[in-house]
Amino acid sequence: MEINPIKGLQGTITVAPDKSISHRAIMLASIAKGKSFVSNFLMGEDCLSTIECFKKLGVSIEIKAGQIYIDGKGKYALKAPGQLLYTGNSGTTTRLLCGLLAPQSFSATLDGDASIRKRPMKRVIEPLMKMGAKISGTNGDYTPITIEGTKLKEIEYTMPVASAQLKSALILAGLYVQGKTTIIEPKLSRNHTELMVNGFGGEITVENNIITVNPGKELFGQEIEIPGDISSAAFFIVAALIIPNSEIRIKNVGLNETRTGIIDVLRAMGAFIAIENFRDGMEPSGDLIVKTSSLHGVEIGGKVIPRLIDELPALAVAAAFAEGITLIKDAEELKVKESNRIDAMETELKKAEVEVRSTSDGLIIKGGRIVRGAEFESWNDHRIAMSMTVLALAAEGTSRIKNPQCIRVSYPDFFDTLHLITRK
Ligand code: SPQ
Repeated sequence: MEINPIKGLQGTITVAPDKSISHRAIMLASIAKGKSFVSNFLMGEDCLSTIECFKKLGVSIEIKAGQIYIDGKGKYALKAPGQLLYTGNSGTTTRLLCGLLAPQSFSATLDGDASIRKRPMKRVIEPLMKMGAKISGTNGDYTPITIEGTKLKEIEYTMPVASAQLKSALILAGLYVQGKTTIIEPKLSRNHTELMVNGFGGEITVENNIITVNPGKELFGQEIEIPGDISSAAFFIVAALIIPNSEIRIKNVGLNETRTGIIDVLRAMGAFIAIENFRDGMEPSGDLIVKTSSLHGVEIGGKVIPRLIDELPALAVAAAFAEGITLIKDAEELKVKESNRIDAMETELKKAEVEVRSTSDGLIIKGGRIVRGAEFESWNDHRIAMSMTVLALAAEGTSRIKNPQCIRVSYPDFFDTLHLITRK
């Protein structure tokens, strides 16, 4: 795909529905009793993989006019799939399913695409085995893995990494044990599972970084409306900040505090980002107004990292256009995403002649010089493809993005939305 620099972004958009919340809505509705209805569900490939897996597990799920209807039959109604559960490119589907399948009364095998086969599963398998899970694989830490459902017992577990997927897998498993499961997070990660379990009638209590799952309660079907994904909005936020003459409104973006690190960091870099029409609720949301701004480098590390982990590639692009040095640290988790996002961003930013150096846990970017268009690889990673597209829109000269189709996993309409507000 060829991309030329543009004169500005102007107008009002909505962005793709939240991917994390979409996955969880299917999973919890599938084990709840009664009908659930999900509106503004993300029809990206990752979430469609989740739907396919649950259909194979015997759940009745219908997609009508972009809305999802799920007829849940309760916690113990999932059925043996009788075939492989294919999770595509989705880490969330793979890891959360490990937790949910471990306490069932049947066996199932999980596998995904080439990228999933490189993503570590031991972080989930180890604590689940402490709970008594029977999990085996032919590939060590990686998929394919087979989970032989069995009765589990509660544990108290201190997580070695801040990972919402690990936390959520343990929460889902914890819904099936007799006693209370306690999970201690090193840093606060996204809390959509905790909020949604409680929204379905479950009982999870959270005190600082300690999450306690009380398994006694039945879950009941719900109506869920999913807000826009701040991780998808991030590309438009950064684009509007670095492309001159831009002013955009992004409507109905999810503003759960465990996800808004990007707003905090960009504001610290000098960004104009205002919030209007804030709606409080289980998952708060609001409109974001973003205007072109002069940015300066900052240090990004510590407890903000899990609150913006998926936005770091987009933030690295912002850093390339910001005066001075941006240091991204404590972000080694970037190495085990759909690609090694530290290597990917270092390599691609260098092609644009940005001064950048990778470290063991992040990147050092010296910004504010001329950024040049080039031929960029997407690394088969949606977030790298969208980040380099944003860079290309603000760079000097023509760029090419190879394999932009990978964007479909989280944002099938990305380029349509971009065209809506592009001023050439
Ligand atoms: O689902 P997947 O492939 O892991 O997606 C990513 C992404 O960029 O879309 C990560 F590559 O998001 C994860 C995120 O990084 C989604 C997620 C969730 O929904 O629970 C949590 C984060 O991962 P982790 O490993 O920190 O738990």
